[in-house]
Amino acid sequence: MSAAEFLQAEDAYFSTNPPPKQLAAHTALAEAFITQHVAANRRVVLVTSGGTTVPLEKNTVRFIDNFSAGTRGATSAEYFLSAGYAVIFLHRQFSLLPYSRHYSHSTDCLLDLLSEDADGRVAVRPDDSDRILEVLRKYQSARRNNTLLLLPFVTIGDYLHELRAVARLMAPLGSSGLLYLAAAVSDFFVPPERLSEHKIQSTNIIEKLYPKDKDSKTPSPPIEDEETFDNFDASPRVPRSKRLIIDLDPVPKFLKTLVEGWAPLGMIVSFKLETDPRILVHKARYSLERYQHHLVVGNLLSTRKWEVVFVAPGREDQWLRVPRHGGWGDAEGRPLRPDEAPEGDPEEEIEALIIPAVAELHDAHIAKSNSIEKK
Ligand code: 9Z3
Repeated sequence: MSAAEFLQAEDAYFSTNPPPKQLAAHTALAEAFITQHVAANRRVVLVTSGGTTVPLEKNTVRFIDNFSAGTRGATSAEYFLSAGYAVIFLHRQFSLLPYSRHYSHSTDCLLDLLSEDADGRVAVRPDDSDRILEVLRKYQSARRNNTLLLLPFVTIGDYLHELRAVARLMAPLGSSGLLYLAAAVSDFFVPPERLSEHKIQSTNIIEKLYPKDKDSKTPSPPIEDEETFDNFDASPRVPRSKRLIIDLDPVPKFLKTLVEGWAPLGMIVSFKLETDPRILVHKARYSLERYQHHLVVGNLLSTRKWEVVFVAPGREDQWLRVPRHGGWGDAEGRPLRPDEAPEGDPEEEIEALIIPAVAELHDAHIAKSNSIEKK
């Protein structure tokens, strides 16, 4: 695809897929946030996190979703904050958030950590106090210094509009801007021209009872012909015309546009998710060559908390791994097979290894672009 064709595809997508209602408000918040931290000489990272939905109706009752709870993004954001970055956290609404992730959802429910004293006052149970205090201090520091900006999205369309807006705001930061794209982005969607306005019906009985005028209050004599279908008819032999067939278009790959147009000097890190270990590194390398960005972090669905691979231009692939029982043995240098995935969660978070390694590459990226500028 030529540069002109990319621009055309971008225009076509963004002019036909409506922006989220909060886009202008989010853009203003992000702009003020970036200005504040640039003035304080602080690096800014955009972290994307969680899954994007694909609505099947404009008035959305049903949508396609994916598995991501936003663990990678929320955990990474905490380590970026600890490393001194200001973080714009573009996340799926209600997915895990930095700090509160430790006590939300079903693991470590906050209520289980509280108790009532003799005077009816609520207190943290003494055994849990130290670990809560550690998280609380970091959370309060981020609040006090305004180093964490939370921007929620829901659909794939919202996500792409928000990503473009924030990436463009980061362009003036040059090489000190970092984009860390951990959100699980849908590859397929229903384009607006094929999106049903209202809830998709499992019966056309209304049209059959009120064939002339849907607003009429008096039903016509029902027409029960071959075209009538309702949801009592669910045998495997139902004709195709009575099934719901979802026809999805590919989501345009905007990583190229991001790299070339939206934030051309920033460092861009994307994630590649696969389930088949045999293709992970090839797909990561292919993505890097295709989009010409700076780092692809490859991970497998089943082992993503235990190991990731860094694929970057001009470097050997580098596996990062957190310790597991029995060590890594022969597995050194090759990804775990899905059936070798350890049970439960690792004791050490792999983001504790990922973020310092990304920050080091970011240092090198800045140094390289400074030396090019001087020449
Ligand atoms: C990832 O690969 C993330 O690491 C996970 C994190 C989604 C696996 P969890 O939320 O999972 O911690 O449970 N994200 C990126 C996957 C993706 O959609 N990549 C796209 C692509 O490769 C866009 S850059 O085309």
